[in-house]
Amino acid sequence: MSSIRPKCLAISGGVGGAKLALGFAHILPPEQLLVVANTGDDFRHLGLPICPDLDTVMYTLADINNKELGWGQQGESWNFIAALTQLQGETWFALGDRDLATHILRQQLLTTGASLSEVTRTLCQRLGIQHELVPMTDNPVATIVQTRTGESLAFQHYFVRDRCVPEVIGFEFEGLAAALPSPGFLAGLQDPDLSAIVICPSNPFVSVDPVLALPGTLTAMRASEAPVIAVSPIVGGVAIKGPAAKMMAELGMPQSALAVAKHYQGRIDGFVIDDQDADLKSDIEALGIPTIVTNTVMLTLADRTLLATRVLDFAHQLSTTKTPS
Ligand code: FO1
Repeated sequence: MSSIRPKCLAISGGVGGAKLALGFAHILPPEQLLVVANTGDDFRHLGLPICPDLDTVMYTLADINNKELGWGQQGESWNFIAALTQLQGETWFALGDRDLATHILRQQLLTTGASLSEVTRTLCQRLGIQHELVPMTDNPVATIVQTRTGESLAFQHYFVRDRCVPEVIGFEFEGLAAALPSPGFLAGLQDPDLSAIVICPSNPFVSVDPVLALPGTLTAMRASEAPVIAVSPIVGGVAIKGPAAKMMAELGMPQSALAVAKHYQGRIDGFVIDDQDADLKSDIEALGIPTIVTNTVMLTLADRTLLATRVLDFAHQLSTTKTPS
Protein backbone atom coordinates (compact mmCIF):
# COMPACT_ATOMS: atom_id res chain seq x y z
CA MET A 1 0.00 0.00 0.00
CA SER A 2 1.14 3.51 -0.64
CA SER A 3 2.57 4.85 2.59
CA ILE A 4 2.77 8.49 1.53
CA ARG A 5 -0.18 10.77 0.85
CA PRO A 6 0.04 12.12 -2.75
CA LYS A 7 -1.59 15.42 -3.61
CA CYS A 8 -0.92 15.22 -7.34
CA LEU A 9 -1.31 11.97 -9.19
CA ALA A 10 0.44 12.06 -12.58
CA ILE A 11 -0.30 9.39 -15.19
CA SER A 12 2.58 8.90 -17.62
CA GLY A 13 3.66 6.84 -20.60
CA GLY A 14 7.17 7.25 -21.97
CA VAL A 15 9.19 10.30 -22.90
CA GLY A 16 6.63 13.11 -23.04
CA GLY A 17 4.86 12.08 -19.88
CA ALA A 18 8.15 11.58 -18.04
CA LYS A 19 9.17 15.17 -18.80
CA LEU A 20 6.10 16.56 -17.03
CA ALA A 21 6.46 14.03 -14.21
CA LEU A 22 9.95 15.45 -13.67
CA GLY A 23 8.47 18.94 -13.62
CA PHE A 24 6.11 17.89 -10.82
CA ALA A 25 8.97 16.19 -8.95
CA HIS A 26 10.88 19.46 -8.97
CA ILE A 27 8.04 21.55 -7.53
CA LEU A 28 6.38 19.08 -5.15
CA PRO A 29 7.82 17.33 -2.07
CA PRO A 30 7.83 13.50 -2.23
CA GLU A 31 4.72 13.16 -0.08
CA GLN A 32 2.74 15.30 -2.53
CA LEU A 33 3.36 13.43 -5.77
CA LEU A 34 2.52 9.98 -7.07
CA VAL A 35 3.57 9.04 -10.59
CA VAL A 36 1.69 6.16 -12.22
CA ALA A 37 3.29 4.59 -15.30
CA ASN A 38 1.62 2.65 -18.10
CA THR A 39 2.62 -1.02 -18.24
CA GLY A 40 0.86 -1.93 -21.50
CA ASP A 41 4.21 -1.65 -23.32
CA ASP A 42 5.71 -4.30 -21.05
CA PHE A 43 6.81 -7.66 -22.45
CA ARG A 44 9.16 -10.52 -21.78
CA HIS A 45 12.28 -10.48 -23.94
CA LEU A 46 15.24 -12.89 -23.71
CA GLY A 47 13.54 -14.25 -20.58
CA LEU A 48 13.57 -10.80 -18.95
CA PRO A 49 10.65 -8.55 -17.86
CA ILE A 50 10.93 -5.30 -19.85
CA CYS A 51 8.94 -2.32 -18.50
CA PRO A 52 9.73 0.57 -20.88
CA ASP A 53 7.47 3.32 -19.51
CA LEU A 54 8.27 2.51 -15.87
CA ASP A 55 11.98 2.62 -16.74
CA THR A 56 11.76 5.83 -18.78
CA VAL A 57 10.02 7.58 -15.86
CA MET A 58 12.37 5.99 -13.29
CA TYR A 59 15.52 6.95 -15.18
CA THR A 60 14.14 10.45 -15.80
CA LEU A 61 13.38 10.98 -12.09
CA ALA A 62 16.90 9.72 -11.29
CA ASP A 63 18.33 11.98 -14.03
CA ILE A 64 20.14 9.06 -15.67
CA ASN A 65 17.84 8.83 -18.69
CA ASN A 66 19.27 8.77 -22.20
CA LYS A 67 18.22 12.18 -23.53
CA GLU A 68 19.12 11.32 -27.13
CA LEU A 69 17.32 7.97 -27.40
CA GLY A 70 14.37 8.78 -25.12
CA TRP A 71 14.75 5.36 -23.48
CA GLY A 72 17.43 3.48 -21.56
CA GLN A 73 20.27 5.07 -19.65
CA GLN A 74 22.74 7.84 -20.45
CA GLY A 75 26.40 6.90 -20.85
CA GLU A 76 25.28 3.53 -22.12
CA SER A 77 27.58 0.89 -23.65
CA TRP A 78 26.41 -1.90 -25.93
CA ASN A 79 28.78 -4.82 -25.29
CA PHE A 80 25.96 -7.18 -24.38
CA ILE A 81 24.12 -6.52 -27.64
CA ALA A 82 27.40 -6.85 -29.61
CA ALA A 83 28.08 -10.20 -27.97
CA LEU A 84 24.46 -11.29 -28.52
CA THR A 85 24.81 -10.35 -32.21
CA GLN A 86 27.88 -12.56 -32.43
CA LEU A 87 25.81 -15.39 -30.97
CA GLN A 88 23.00 -14.62 -33.47
CA GLY A 89 20.56 -13.84 -30.67
CA GLU A 90 17.54 -11.50 -30.95
CA THR A 91 18.91 -8.00 -31.26
CA TRP A 92 15.96 -6.07 -32.76
CA PHE A 93 15.25 -4.74 -29.26
CA ALA A 94 18.46 -3.10 -28.04
CA LEU A 95 19.35 -3.64 -24.39
CA GLY A 96 22.20 -1.43 -23.19
CA ASP A 97 24.69 -2.79 -20.65
CA ARG A 98 23.54 -0.48 -17.84
CA ASP A 99 19.85 -0.96 -18.71
CA LEU A 100 20.41 -4.72 -18.63
CA ALA A 101 21.17 -4.53 -14.90
CA THR A 102 17.67 -3.13 -14.31
CA HIS A 103 15.99 -5.95 -16.20
CA ILE A 104 18.08 -8.67 -14.54
CA LEU A 105 17.51 -7.27 -11.03
CA ARG A 106 13.78 -6.84 -11.75
CA GLN A 107 13.64 -10.48 -12.89
CA GLN A 108 15.49 -11.63 -9.77
CA LEU A 109 13.18 -9.69 -7.42
CA LEU A 110 10.02 -10.84 -9.21
CA THR A 111 11.12 -14.48 -8.87
CA THR A 112 11.27 -13.96 -5.09
CA GLY A 113 7.52 -13.26 -5.27
CA ALA A 114 7.73 -9.48 -5.04
CA SER A 115 5.03 -7.56 -6.93
CA LEU A 116 5.92 -5.18 -9.75
CA SER A 117 5.02 -2.32 -7.36
CA GLU A 118 7.44 -3.66 -4.72
CA VAL A 119 10.18 -4.21 -7.30
CA THR A 120 9.67 -0.68 -8.65
CA ARG A 121 9.90 0.74 -5.13
CA THR A 122 13.17 -1.13 -4.51
CA LEU A 123 14.69 0.01 -7.80
CA CYS A 124 13.64 3.63 -7.16
CA GLN A 125 15.06 3.56 -3.62
CA ARG A 126 18.37 2.19 -4.90
CA LEU A 127 18.47 4.94 -7.53
CA GLY A 128 17.91 7.55 -4.85
CA ILE A 129 14.50 8.60 -6.15
CA GLN A 130 12.49 10.33 -3.41
CA HIS A 131 9.14 10.57 -5.20
CA GLU A 132 6.82 7.58 -5.51
CA LEU A 133 6.50 5.78 -8.84
CA VAL A 134 4.09 2.89 -9.24
CA PRO A 135 3.00 0.73 -12.16
CA MET A 136 -0.64 1.18 -13.20
CA THR A 137 -1.21 -2.45 -12.23
CA ASP A 138 0.74 -5.40 -10.82
CA ASN A 139 -1.13 -7.73 -13.16
CA PRO A 140 -0.02 -8.58 -16.71
CA VAL A 141 -1.55 -6.29 -19.34
CA ALA A 142 -0.28 -6.29 -22.93
CA THR A 143 -1.23 -3.66 -25.52
CA ILE A 144 -1.95 -5.29 -28.86
CA VAL A 145 -1.98 -3.18 -32.03
CA GLN A 146 -4.57 -4.26 -34.61
CA THR A 147 -3.38 -3.49 -38.16
CA ARG A 148 -5.05 -2.97 -41.53
CA THR A 149 -3.54 -6.22 -42.85
CA GLY A 150 -5.54 -8.04 -40.16
CA GLU A 151 -2.43 -8.86 -38.18
CA SER A 152 -2.37 -8.13 -34.46
CA LEU A 153 1.04 -7.05 -33.19
CA ALA A 154 2.50 -7.06 -29.71
CA PHE A 155 3.29 -3.44 -28.92
CA GLN A 156 7.08 -3.70 -29.07
CA HIS A 157 6.87 -5.59 -32.36
CA TYR A 158 4.78 -2.72 -33.76
CA PHE A 159 6.83 0.06 -32.17
CA VAL A 160 10.43 -1.22 -32.44
CA ARG A 161 10.66 -4.24 -34.73
CA ASP A 162 8.28 -2.82 -37.34
CA ARG A 163 9.18 0.83 -36.61
CA CYS A 164 5.49 1.90 -36.35
CA VAL A 165 5.08 1.31 -40.12
CA PRO A 166 1.94 -0.95 -40.00
CA GLU A 167 -1.34 0.95 -40.32
CA VAL A 168 -3.34 0.72 -37.09
CA ILE A 169 -7.09 0.18 -37.00
CA GLY A 170 -7.46 -0.37 -33.28
CA PHE A 171 -5.99 -1.54 -30.01
CA GLU A 172 -6.74 -4.13 -27.41
CA PHE A 173 -5.33 -4.54 -23.94
CA GLU A 174 -4.84 -8.23 -23.19
CA GLY A 175 -5.37 -9.12 -19.53
CA LEU A 176 -7.05 -5.82 -18.72
CA ALA A 177 -10.43 -7.25 -17.65
CA ALA A 178 -8.72 -9.32 -14.95
CA ALA A 179 -6.31 -6.56 -13.92
CA LEU A 180 -6.66 -4.21 -10.96
CA PRO A 181 -5.07 -0.81 -10.38
CA SER A 182 -1.89 -1.30 -8.34
CA PRO A 183 -2.28 -0.73 -4.58
CA GLY A 184 -0.40 2.55 -4.77
CA PHE A 185 -2.43 3.77 -7.74
CA LEU A 186 -5.76 2.94 -6.07
CA ALA A 187 -4.69 4.46 -2.76
CA GLY A 188 -3.63 7.60 -4.62
CA LEU A 189 -6.97 7.86 -6.45
CA GLN A 190 -8.88 7.42 -3.20
CA ASP A 191 -6.71 9.85 -1.23
CA PRO A 192 -9.07 12.51 0.16
CA ASP A 193 -6.23 15.05 0.00
CA LEU A 194 -5.72 14.52 -3.73
CA SER A 195 -5.88 17.89 -5.49
CA ALA A 196 -5.03 17.02 -9.09
CA ILE A 197 -5.09 13.99 -11.37
CA VAL A 198 -2.92 14.80 -14.38
CA ILE A 199 -2.80 12.88 -17.66
CA CYS A 200 0.70 13.78 -18.88
CA PRO A 201 1.35 14.40 -22.61
CA SER A 202 1.70 10.75 -23.66
CA ASN A 203 0.15 8.76 -26.48
CA PRO A 204 -3.62 8.76 -25.77
CA PHE A 205 -4.19 5.31 -27.32
CA VAL A 206 -1.30 3.13 -26.13
CA SER A 207 0.01 5.00 -23.07
CA VAL A 208 -3.06 6.63 -21.48
CA ASP A 209 -6.09 4.53 -22.50
CA PRO A 210 -4.69 1.34 -20.89
CA VAL A 211 -4.42 3.17 -17.56
CA LEU A 212 -7.90 4.71 -17.75
CA ALA A 213 -9.42 1.42 -18.92
CA LEU A 214 -8.20 -0.48 -15.85
CA PRO A 215 -11.30 -1.71 -13.98
CA GLY A 216 -12.22 0.77 -11.27
CA THR A 217 -9.97 3.59 -12.47
CA LEU A 218 -12.52 5.87 -14.15
CA THR A 219 -15.01 5.31 -11.31
CA ALA A 220 -12.40 6.33 -8.76
CA MET A 221 -11.36 9.34 -10.85
CA ARG A 222 -14.95 10.55 -11.11
CA ALA A 223 -15.54 10.00 -7.39
CA SER A 224 -12.47 12.04 -6.51
CA GLU A 225 -12.78 15.74 -5.77
CA ALA A 226 -9.52 16.18 -7.69
CA PRO A 227 -10.09 17.45 -11.23
CA VAL A 228 -8.67 15.33 -14.04
CA ILE A 229 -6.53 17.44 -16.35
CA ALA A 230 -4.97 16.19 -19.59
CA VAL A 231 -2.09 17.86 -21.40
CA SER A 232 -2.30 17.48 -25.17
CA PRO A 233 0.50 15.37 -26.68
CA ILE A 234 -0.34 16.87 -30.08
CA VAL A 235 1.08 20.34 -30.75
CA GLY A 236 0.45 22.14 -34.01
CA GLY A 237 -0.84 18.95 -35.62
CA VAL A 238 2.16 16.77 -34.75
CA ALA A 239 3.20 14.57 -31.86
CA ILE A 240 6.32 15.87 -30.14
CA LYS A 241 7.58 12.29 -30.12
CA GLY A 242 6.22 8.91 -31.17
CA PRO A 243 3.46 7.66 -33.47
CA ALA A 244 0.39 9.40 -31.92
CA ALA A 245 -0.29 11.67 -34.93
CA LYS A 246 0.26 8.81 -37.40
CA MET A 247 -2.14 6.63 -35.39
CA MET A 248 -4.75 9.41 -35.39
CA ALA A 249 -4.50 9.74 -39.18
CA GLU A 250 -4.88 5.96 -39.59
CA LEU A 251 -7.87 5.98 -37.22
CA GLY A 252 -9.49 8.65 -39.39
CA MET A 253 -9.05 11.39 -36.80
CA PRO A 254 -7.70 14.89 -37.48
CA GLN A 255 -4.24 15.19 -35.99
CA SER A 256 -5.14 18.03 -33.69
CA ALA A 257 -5.37 18.88 -30.02
CA LEU A 258 -9.13 19.20 -30.58
CA ALA A 259 -9.30 15.55 -31.68
CA VAL A 260 -7.37 14.54 -28.55
CA ALA A 261 -9.84 16.51 -26.41
CA LYS A 262 -12.72 14.69 -28.11
CA HIS A 263 -10.97 11.38 -27.43
CA TYR A 264 -10.75 12.23 -23.72
CA GLN A 265 -14.20 13.83 -23.54
CA GLY A 266 -16.20 12.47 -20.60
CA ARG A 267 -13.04 11.30 -18.85
CA ILE A 268 -11.39 14.67 -18.11
CA ASP A 269 -12.37 17.94 -16.40
CA GLY A 270 -9.82 20.19 -18.07
CA PHE A 271 -7.45 20.29 -21.02
CA VAL A 272 -4.10 22.01 -21.61
CA ILE A 273 -3.02 22.99 -25.13
CA ASP A 274 0.08 24.65 -26.51
CA ASP A 275 0.32 28.30 -27.53
CA GLN A 276 0.50 27.11 -31.15
CA ASP A 277 -3.03 25.71 -30.81
CA ALA A 278 -4.61 28.74 -29.12
CA ASP A 279 -7.14 28.98 -31.97
CA LEU A 280 -8.61 25.63 -30.87
CA LYS A 281 -9.46 26.79 -27.33
CA SER A 282 -13.05 27.86 -28.10
CA ASP A 283 -13.80 24.67 -30.07
CA ILE A 284 -12.53 22.54 -27.18
CA GLU A 285 -14.47 24.56 -24.61
CA ALA A 286 -17.56 24.09 -26.79
CA LEU A 287 -17.19 20.39 -25.88
CA GLY A 288 -17.69 21.42 -22.26
CA ILE A 289 -13.98 21.03 -21.45
CA PRO A 290 -12.39 24.07 -19.74
CA THR A 291 -9.07 24.70 -21.47
CA ILE A 292 -5.93 26.70 -20.82
CA VAL A 293 -3.31 27.71 -23.36
CA THR A 294 0.38 27.68 -22.40
CA ASN A 295 3.77 26.42 -23.53
CA THR A 296 3.62 22.61 -23.46
CA VAL A 297 6.80 21.99 -25.47
CA MET A 298 9.27 21.03 -22.73
CA LEU A 299 12.81 21.64 -23.92
CA THR A 300 14.32 22.79 -20.63
CA LEU A 301 13.81 21.96 -16.96
CA ALA A 302 12.23 25.40 -16.56
CA ASP A 303 9.69 24.45 -19.26
CA ARG A 304 8.85 21.32 -17.26
CA THR A 305 8.45 23.05 -13.90
CA LEU A 306 6.52 25.98 -15.37
CA LEU A 307 4.05 23.66 -17.12
CA ALA A 308 3.70 21.61 -13.92
CA THR A 309 2.98 24.81 -11.97
CA ARG A 310 0.41 25.98 -14.52
CA VAL A 311 -1.35 22.59 -14.47
CA LEU A 312 -1.60 22.63 -10.66
CA ASP A 313 -2.94 26.21 -10.72
CA PHE A 314 -5.51 25.09 -13.30
CA ALA A 315 -6.48 22.14 -11.09
CA HIS A 316 -6.98 24.47 -8.14
CA GLN A 317 -9.15 26.72 -10.31
CA LEU A 318 -11.26 23.74 -11.45
CA SER A 319 -11.50 22.13 -8.02
CA THR A 320 -14.02 24.76 -6.98
CA THR A 321 -16.38 23.55 -9.71
CA LYS A 322 -15.84 19.77 -9.90
CA THR A 323 -18.84 17.83 -8.59
CA PRO A 324 -17.66 14.29 -7.75
CA SER A 325 -20.05 11.70 -9.19
N1 FO1 B 1 12.84 1.75 -28.59
C1 FO1 B 1 13.34 1.62 -29.85
O1 FO1 B 1 12.89 2.33 -30.75
N2 FO1 B 1 14.36 0.74 -30.12
C2 FO1 B 1 14.90 -0.07 -29.18
O2 FO1 B 1 15.80 -0.86 -29.45
C3 FO1 B 1 14.40 0.06 -27.84
C4 FO1 B 1 14.93 -0.69 -26.78
C5 FO1 B 1 14.44 -0.47 -25.48
C6 FO1 B 1 14.99 -1.15 -24.39
C7 FO1 B 1 14.51 -0.93 -23.10
C8 FO1 B 1 13.45 -0.03 -22.90
O3 FO1 B 1 12.98 0.19 -21.66
C9 FO1 B 1 12.89 0.67 -23.97
C10 FO1 B 1 13.38 0.45 -25.27
N3 FO1 B 1 12.83 1.14 -26.35
C11 FO1 B 1 13.34 0.99 -27.61
C12 FO1 B 1 11.68 2.08 -26.15
C13 FO1 B 1 10.43 1.23 -26.02
O4 FO1 B 1 10.10 0.69 -27.27
C14 FO1 B 1 9.19 2.00 -25.46
O5 FO1 B 1 8.11 1.21 -25.55
C15 FO1 B 1 8.98 3.33 -26.12
O6 FO1 B 1 9.71 4.19 -25.33
C16 FO1 B 1 7.53 3.77 -26.19
O7 FO1 B 1 7.00 3.83 -24.91
